[in-house]
Amino acid sequence: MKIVTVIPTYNERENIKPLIDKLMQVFTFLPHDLESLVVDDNSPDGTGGIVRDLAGKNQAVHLLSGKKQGLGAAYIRGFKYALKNLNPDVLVEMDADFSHRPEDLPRLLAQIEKGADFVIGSRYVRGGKIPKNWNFFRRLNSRWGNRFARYLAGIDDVRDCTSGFRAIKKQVLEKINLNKLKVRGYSFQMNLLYRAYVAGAKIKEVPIDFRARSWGRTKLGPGDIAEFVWNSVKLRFEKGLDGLNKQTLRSESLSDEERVAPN
Ligand SMILES: Nc1nc2c(ncn2[C@@H]2O[C@H](COP(=O)(O)OP(=O)(O)OP(=O)(O)O)[C@@H](O)[C@H]2O)c(=O)[nH]1
Ligand SMILES: [Mg+2]
Repeated sequence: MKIVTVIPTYNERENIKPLIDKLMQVFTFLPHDLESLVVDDNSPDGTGGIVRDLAGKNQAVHLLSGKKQGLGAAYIRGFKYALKNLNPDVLVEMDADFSHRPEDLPRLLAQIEKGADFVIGSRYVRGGKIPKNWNFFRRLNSRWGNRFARYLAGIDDVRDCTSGFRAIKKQVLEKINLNKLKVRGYSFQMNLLYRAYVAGAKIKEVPIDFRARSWGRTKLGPGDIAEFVWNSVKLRFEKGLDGLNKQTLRSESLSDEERVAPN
């Protein structure tokens, strides 16, 4: 399979080259082709320049630059570009800050090979981990944010709706109207998952060891939380309008045993 990792960056100068190198190293042991597309929003710290240099030396590295419009807009731009120009079988979402370990990616891809369409690297299934040094507020925000979103959107059976580590078959993204997902922060992840669910994608979660970023600063703030809450409410409404109900959604989802892949 041809795998394209779509990596959004904003001020990830110290992380991006080591990440791309590590991905290439991991893929030397896999029967897949890897290309990496970095979607950089003209980072003031020069991340784009570093990627441009890498892309000049390595045809499997690509840079897509643009103005800063948030994480969701960056992913939409990246997905559209990759689908049009890079001929992927599978697109991978991952952060640039090593929170998502390249070493975990083969287990996500293994589930695609077993027939899943949309695989989530999940912090909240058995075996999944969040950083030990996350403070109380961050834990609360992440865990209860997920519960809240699951409840409102009716995606009861997916434990980690906001994870940004995913492997997605290109057919799923081709079915979704990406322009409809225009949201800024991590509610993009929720929206994309919801659309994939409604489009009938076979969704699977595998446990990951989510690490705290070791270099750089977080870009997501209180505005993203507000957007997330508002967005979850909107999804609930929309589902009503679509005539979907929880039963329909549940029937496509997985049992607990199916959801958790062996380590
Ligand atoms: N292109 C682009 N990338 C972004 C933007 N905001 C965040 N990112 C990238 O998206 C990924 C996730 O953002 P983070 O800042 O790590 O968010 P987080 O993981 O919730 O916060 P941390 O605890 O700091 O890791 C990183 O690779 C960021 O560089 C943006 O507006 N545009
Ligand atoms: Mg991060």
